[in-house]
Amino acid sequence: MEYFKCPKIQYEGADSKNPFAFKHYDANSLIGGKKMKEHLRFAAPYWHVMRNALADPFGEGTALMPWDDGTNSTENALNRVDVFFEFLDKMGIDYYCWHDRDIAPELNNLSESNKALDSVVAKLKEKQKETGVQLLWGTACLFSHPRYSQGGATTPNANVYAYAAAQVKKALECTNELDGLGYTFWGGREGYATLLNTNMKRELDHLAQFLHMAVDHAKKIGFEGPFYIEPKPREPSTHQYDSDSAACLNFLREYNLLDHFYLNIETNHATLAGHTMEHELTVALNANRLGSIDANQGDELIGWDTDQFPTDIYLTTQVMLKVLEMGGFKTGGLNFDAKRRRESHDPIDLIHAHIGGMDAFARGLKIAHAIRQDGRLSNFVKERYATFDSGIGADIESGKVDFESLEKYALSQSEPKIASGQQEMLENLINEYI
Ligand code: XUL
Ligand code: CO
Repeated sequence: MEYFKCPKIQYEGADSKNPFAFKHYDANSLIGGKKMKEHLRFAAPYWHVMRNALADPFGEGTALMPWDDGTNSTENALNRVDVFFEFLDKMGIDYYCWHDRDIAPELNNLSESNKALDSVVAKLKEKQKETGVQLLWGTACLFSHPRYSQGGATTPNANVYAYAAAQVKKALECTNELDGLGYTFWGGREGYATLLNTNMKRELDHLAQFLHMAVDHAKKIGFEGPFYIEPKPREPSTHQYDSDSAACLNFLREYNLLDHFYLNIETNHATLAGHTMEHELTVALNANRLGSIDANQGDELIGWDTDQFPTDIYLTTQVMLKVLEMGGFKTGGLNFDAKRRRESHDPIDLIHAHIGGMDAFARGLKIAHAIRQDGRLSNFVKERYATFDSGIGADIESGKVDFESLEKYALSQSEPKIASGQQEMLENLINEYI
């Protein structure tokens, strides 16, 4: 049965008017000696592609899913796997990501749910083998079920904590079984609704202990991929502990976890934190902890996580400048944690949405590469700090100075002359390429 009524999406070039073709993403073409698909490492999220009914806070789901029989059964879950792989094949997407509860149903108790998971994982494994598709990362859903309403690893209830640990243990084992390249923690409920009822210190200690147990278990089962933390400031909680890149890095350092964790940065989460994506990526990169990216974008007028497909070329350019600066992804990739608008209810809209996101990132890649080749931008930044390359500046950077020697130097000099920051000139330079 074919559910996505379109041919396999191919590259036709910028002049093509075919809505079922890439205009910019040419998987095997080389940019700076490396294939586009290796630079971009696109991944599809199981939760949005297969499970998002497109409900919003004011209305039920609209998405048409002719493959889905509407039951919470393992059989239905197994059927979805074929549809998902049809989708990946049509799109030419090589990686995917899941939550345990996206791929398999939560049943009457933990052991039944685990059994369902095992059957679906066995089928996913077959499909991966058949197609060469790889699991970019797995994760456990510790935010949907009512038991997690007050947190998973930060719950005030020890029995819930144990349940959450059991669920992560299983999800990690399934990720390992599928040769997953990484494992993600996004703590939607790992925060608080009000500090009136919250012992923040105790919750953070519990969370750190939870993550240490995950690291220990990974060692035990031979899972080598990195762990990722995905920052987000709020929604659904009022405050989420892993609120932004800086907060995550501080938490990981404080609790001695930094060796095992990288960050998975999502654009719409950066925006909710009051930062740009560029800022969040830069903070992670400076700590050598940029691991993977959830590629989406928010809406300028709506104040929540709208998870839209990335279409903004300025944004994709900024993202790819950072990815190239870091020397490319290692285990990570660009996971489209994005959903269609509620009005776009046809299965075919999933195809259009991903074509748009992939082309937008292909353009971002080409533009970022050209800007780096041109060199004017990086030269400008280098020049801007030139006073630190010799003389007193070099003494400062090598730690040879103290306040007394700097005072002596300042007293011997006339008023410093500073150069213009030239923001507008640099914005023009970027637009030359966009
Ligand atoms: C929620 C979100 C999650 C994570 C995985 O905002 O981004 O889907 O990516 O749990
Ligand atoms: Co995400």
